[in-house]
Amino acid sequence: MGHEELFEQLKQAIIAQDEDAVLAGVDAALAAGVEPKTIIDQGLLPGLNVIGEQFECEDIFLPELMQAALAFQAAMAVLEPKIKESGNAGPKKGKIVLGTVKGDLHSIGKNILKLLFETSGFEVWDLGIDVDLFKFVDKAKEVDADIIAMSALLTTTLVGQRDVIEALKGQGTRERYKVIIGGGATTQGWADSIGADGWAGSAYEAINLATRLVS
Ligand code: B12
Repeated sequence: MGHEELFEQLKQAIIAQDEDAVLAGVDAALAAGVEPKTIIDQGLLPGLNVIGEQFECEDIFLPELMQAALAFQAAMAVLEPKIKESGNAGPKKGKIVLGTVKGDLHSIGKNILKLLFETSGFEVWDLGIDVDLFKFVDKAKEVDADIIAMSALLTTTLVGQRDVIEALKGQGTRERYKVIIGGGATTQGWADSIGADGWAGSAYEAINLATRLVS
């Protein structure tokens, strides 16, 4: 089977919320020599995007959305160790405090970022999801972070990113850190409007952005 066909099968397996088919597709793609990062980008994420559209149009509902997310995470459990193996063991590039903002429980994008930040040589403190603004500020201070990275997927939780920047200003420590933001609900325009140091629309751009900011 060609790679394109394998990617299409994976995409359809995510759309069908079929964890067994997703795992079989991942195995087949690995056996065919496809890079784990390419499997995520070309197979799994396109499927998740369709799921998002179907949810928005009310073709599917929360249980199906959750099932698709679980199938995606099962695939990540297989791919993560393989991506880590190929990671950068050299000197650390910088320290990143990462999390999804208050009220927001989306973790998939954040977890991909964590994995790729680590494999490209950053030290990461992952605060998880639903992270209170002071947790970002306190952890950044505690570990003397270079970068604070915040994810937001909901239009209602975006403000959490602005709140962290305002809290840093309030404490007089805004200049100590580079603040970068991302996640489905964000745009470059939003990043500019809240005075963030950078925005990226994909994990790969995020790695380039972070590398640029610390060099
Ligand atoms: C999976 C999913 C879920 C899963 C999440 C599981 C999990 N553990 O993460 C579950 C089922 C729990 C869920 C719940 C909900 N969801 Co939801 N979900 C999605 C879905 C389908 C995919 C999100 C995702 O993981 N995408 C893949 C990742 C890789 O993309 P990403 O997060 O954007 O991250 C990439 C980039 O943005 C970037 N990036 C991300 N973060 C950062 C940070 C920095 C610093 C940088 C530089 C870059 C960066 O790099 C990442 C990797 O490439 C989206 C639709 C979509 N297409 O986004 C809806 C979506 C985000 N959900 C939505 C909604 C409405 C909800 C619920 C409110 C539903 C409900 N009625 O309960 C709840 C909210 C719960 C909460 N309080 O958070 C809406 C949001 C609408 C809006 N604009 O506000 C969306 C857009 C669906 C839709 N079209 O309606 N959801």
